[in-house]
Amino acid sequence: MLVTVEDGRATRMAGDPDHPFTQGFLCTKVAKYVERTYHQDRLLHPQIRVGAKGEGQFRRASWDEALQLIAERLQAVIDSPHGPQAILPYSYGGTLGLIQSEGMASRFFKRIGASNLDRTICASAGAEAWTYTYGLRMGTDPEAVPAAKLIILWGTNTLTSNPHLWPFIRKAKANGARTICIDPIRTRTADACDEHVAPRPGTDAALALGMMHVIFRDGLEDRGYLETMTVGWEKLRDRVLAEYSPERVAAICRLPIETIERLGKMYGETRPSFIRVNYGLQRHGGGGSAMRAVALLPAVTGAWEDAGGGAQMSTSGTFMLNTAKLERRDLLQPGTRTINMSRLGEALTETDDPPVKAMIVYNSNPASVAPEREAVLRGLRRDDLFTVVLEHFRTDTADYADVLLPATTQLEHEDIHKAYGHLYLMYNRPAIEPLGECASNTEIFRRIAAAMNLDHDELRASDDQLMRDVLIDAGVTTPRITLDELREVGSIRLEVPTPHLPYARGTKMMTPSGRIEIECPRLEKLGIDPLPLYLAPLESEERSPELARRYPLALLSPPAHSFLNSTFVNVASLRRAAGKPTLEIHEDDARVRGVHNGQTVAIFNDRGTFTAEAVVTDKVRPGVVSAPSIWWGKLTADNTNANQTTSQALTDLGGGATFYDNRVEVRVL
Ligand SMILES: Nc1nc2c(c(=O)[nH]1)N[C@H]1C(S)=C(S)[C@@H](COP(=O)(O)OP(=O)(O)OC[C@H]3O[C@@H](n4cnc5c(=O)[nH]c(N)nc54)[C@H](O)[C@@H]3O)O[C@H]1N2
Ligand SMILES: Nc1nc2c(c(=O)[nH]1)N[C@H]1C(S)=C(S)[C@@H](COP(=O)(O)OP(=O)(O)OC[C@H]3O[C@@H](n4cnc5c(=O)[nH]c(N)nc54)[C@H](O)[C@@H]3O)O[C@H]1N2
Ligand SMILES: [Mo]
Repeated sequence: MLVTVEDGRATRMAGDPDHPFTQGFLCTKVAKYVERTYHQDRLLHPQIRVGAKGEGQFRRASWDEALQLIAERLQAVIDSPHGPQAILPYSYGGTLGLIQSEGMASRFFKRIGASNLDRTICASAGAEAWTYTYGLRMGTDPEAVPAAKLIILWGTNTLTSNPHLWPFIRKAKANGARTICIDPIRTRTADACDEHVAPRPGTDAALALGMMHVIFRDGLEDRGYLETMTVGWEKLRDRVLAEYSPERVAAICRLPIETIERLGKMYGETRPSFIRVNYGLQRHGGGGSAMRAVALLPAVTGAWEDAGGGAQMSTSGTFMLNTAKLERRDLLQPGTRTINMSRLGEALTETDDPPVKAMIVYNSNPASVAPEREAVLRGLRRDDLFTVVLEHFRTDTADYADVLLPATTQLEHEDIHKAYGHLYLMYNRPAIEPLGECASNTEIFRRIAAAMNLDHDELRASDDQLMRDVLIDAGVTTPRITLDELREVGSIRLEVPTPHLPYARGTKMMTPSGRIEIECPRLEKLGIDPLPLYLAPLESEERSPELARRYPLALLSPPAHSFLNSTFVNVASLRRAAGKPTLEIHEDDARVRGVHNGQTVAIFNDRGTFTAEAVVTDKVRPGVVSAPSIWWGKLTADNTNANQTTSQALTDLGGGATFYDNRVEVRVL
């Protein structure tokens, strides 16, 4: 990104036209980052709560007063019979910068012996599935995608959530590639593809295994690749031939048999083939298994051999950085408990071994984004919970803080970024001075540590030192580059061939067998089927028939085009673009409920209720409704959002959140 600064003020932000991946444009939201940075509601000073929790009444405080209060309250928890594990860090993706995310924070929490947070809210099911199968999370080099002849966008809304991949897809289209989008919703991405396939949500494993049935049945697999690069492929073949016939898969996915046959044949016969598989399909009870099944398609056809072929979930495993040193993982005390962030409601209202007595939130807005919102808010409301929030704005979560600390934005602090969709390591140069009294996360944790008289070298390390720590001894794919060089060049491609073929024949996999583990003994040890399989959604007719009768609609709540999770919801231009909270519902489902376009409807289940304006549309298939998200409750008419209804249940692999495995009913208000 390029930032124009005039008289110390940022005036313009744009993509860097010379960057091979960004190519001069920004996504809809980040294009408004300057507006967001200078927003009239930016938090510029520390604040201490004066009203009831959730009311949002604060008074201005000095840094000294705020830090003193935090130090006293945390020390009191540490000294109490509950001990330091009653302190919980809560953070996720506010910034993805390496040092401003967990750099100093992790050192601090490990040093005081706080509970560990398992960061599962986004990608852990897919991450674990990929790691068990392929070892490292690597994928197709996006810059090679123009060579692909078949592109499948699977469980991803590329034009909304990953627009920088699109120019490469457009080039492939111009070269004659066929594009297919697999998504229960006809998104803008689906509209831009040659074909849209809309399976019942949570059934992608069956679809992928059905395609493999066709491929093996018709002899379209790449035997040479399977024999040299994988283990367990014969068992996979036997399973898909016996259990995943196109007829059975069609019934599971509610798709025509012909679609399964055609997709299988096309995928088996076309090379190079590229699958962009992303996170939509893993936010279901069987999401890990689904990711494993889809991820194995290019192993069956040998598509990994081709430039522009293969699959990409994430390229993050290509970045060999020294995060262990940055985060000082060696300081973690053995036996420290781990709390799963996707079950925050439970952690704050039920866990008592010890209970959570203090929580420090940074880079996250759990009161909007965490599942089962009612439980989360009940927890945040507890008078005996001491909550500190590091933020840019008074979010839903900030309203529950005891102490609110003003954090810097990416324009105001220094950092290093890796990526999960491309292969460049990037430097984040501060463009402007911190606004008001804002401080970076690293600086805030240094200050809290000092206020607690923690006198350890690693808690005093400067940002410069933290960045050097993460680069020092970085692994093979990360260029042996110094921080000074990175500051100079801004962005540098990893030391991998162009194009990068991460799993081409001859590569040794970072799995115990050194091969792609189609059959994975480590999964068997966990009591999970060692071969890929279809697991029905937790809230489906198959798994919960009674629940499915009472709540006949499957609710998806994927990102709205103008929001980044719950970030940017308070930016006027983007909120105008988003309009108001809506519920997309198929005409058949609307008619039987007497729902008309534009009416306000309540969407509910046993966990809670939210309201939205009905949009009757054929973009969703019958039985599926969609609520573009993630709204701030406080900016809606009745202080609710889609997470009132989502569940704290976890995925089969990785303990991930199951946002899209969620049954509801809808009625006119
Ligand atoms: N504009 C915008 N961009 C974003 C974000 C944002 O909030 N806004 N968030 C960022 C983050 S943190 C992430 S993790 C990524 C997420 O971006 P993606 O990986 O694209 O994931 P989602 O947006 O959750 O879901 C993508 C699509 O999957 C579909 N889907 C839901 N269930 C299923 C299913 O069972 N099968 C299939 N095949 N499809 C299904 C949804 O309808 C949705 O259109 O985007 C990033 N980019
Ligand atoms: N229903 C539903 N729920 C979902 C999802 C969904 O698709 N549907 N998506 C899920 C996914 S994929 C994810 S990743 C999570 C995301 O959940 P979060 O990681 O909580 O993401 P955001 O909602 O963007 O909130 C990030 C907050 O961090 C703040 N922030 C940004 N930069 C900094 C910084 O440098 N310092 C500090 N202190 N704060 C900063 C921002 O102001 C913002 O309020 O939500 C999940 N929740
Ligand atoms: Mo995410």
